[in-house]
Amino acid sequence: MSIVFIDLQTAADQLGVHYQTAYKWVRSGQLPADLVCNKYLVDPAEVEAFAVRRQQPAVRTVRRPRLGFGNVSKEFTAALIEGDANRATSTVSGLASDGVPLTVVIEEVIAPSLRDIGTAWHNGELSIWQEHRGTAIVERILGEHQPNPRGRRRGSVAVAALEGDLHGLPALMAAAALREDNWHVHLLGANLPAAELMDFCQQESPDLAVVTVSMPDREEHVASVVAQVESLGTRILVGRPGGSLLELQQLAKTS
Ligand code: B12
Repeated sequence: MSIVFIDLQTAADQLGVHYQTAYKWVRSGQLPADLVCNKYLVDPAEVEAFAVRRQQPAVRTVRRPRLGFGNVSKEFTAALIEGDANRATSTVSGLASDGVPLTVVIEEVIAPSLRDIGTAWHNGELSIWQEHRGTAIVERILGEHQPNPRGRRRGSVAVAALEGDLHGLPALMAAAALREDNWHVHLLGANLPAAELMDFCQQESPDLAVVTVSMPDREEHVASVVAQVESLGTRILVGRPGGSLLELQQLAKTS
């Protein structure tokens, strides 16, 4: 059976990129193509294989900081407690410029730090305003470091914490991890009424919904929301305290 080659514009359309991007891939040898009468022709099987390769996560070796993530997290905690936004910001920017993915920075530095701050507040070692000020710094840092990776999005996802739960940070962290893994994220924030999540799912038909839960007394409500969202045919995942963002990325990809 003979192969019906397609032109480069068609290949670019199939890959969801501009012609120039596909052209660059051909020139760099990443996408095999033949130049026939001044026109690039591509085997559709090569386009398909290329699309699959692009979906696979690049193997990245994470350079661990010289001091180790544990010590960096302690440093970060101290900066948050002292309200030193510049020091906290430059810790994260430094890791980012060393090539550490934001998801890893959150898992290894920011989340442990917030857990320590929560424990210290619980034990009466920190005041509420110190915790609030540290939280505000983290919100600002995550806002400034939102990932915007190249390439086609895996799908769309709604992320929220449900009504009665004011902990918006885990949702913000989930949003960052999913964005970094090439999802189109609709962050719906904290304290979101269940009816609004349902409304969103009906109107926007996301491929996935993620809700984060920080308070154990919300579990019953969350279970009922999960059932309602699933009844619409929308897949839903629940993030709980101590849950891993790398696991979220894996679960989100598993259909
Ligand atoms: C900041 C904070 C607040 C802020 C939140 C602000 C904001 N914008 O988020 C404010 C001041 C509003 C707040 C309020 C309260 N808080 Co509070 N808070 C915290 C604190 C210090 C950090 C929260 C946070 O961001 N955690 C994020 C990370 C670090 O935690 P995580 O829960 O493990 O989340 C991970 C997973 O969810 C994962 N993930 C996300 N999505 C998904 C999805 C999947 C599928 C997977 C696998 C994983 C995943 O990502 C996250 C990072 O890895 C925690 C301490 C702590 N241990 O978390 C207390 C904490 C959660 N709060 C607590 C309490 C008690 C309260 C209040 C009741 C206090 C009060 N008396 O008013 C209120 C409750 C308000 C309400 N109705 O919700 C307790 C809860 C104890 C409990 N188990 O019941 C904690 C644990 C503090 C403590 N040690 O006692 N809080």
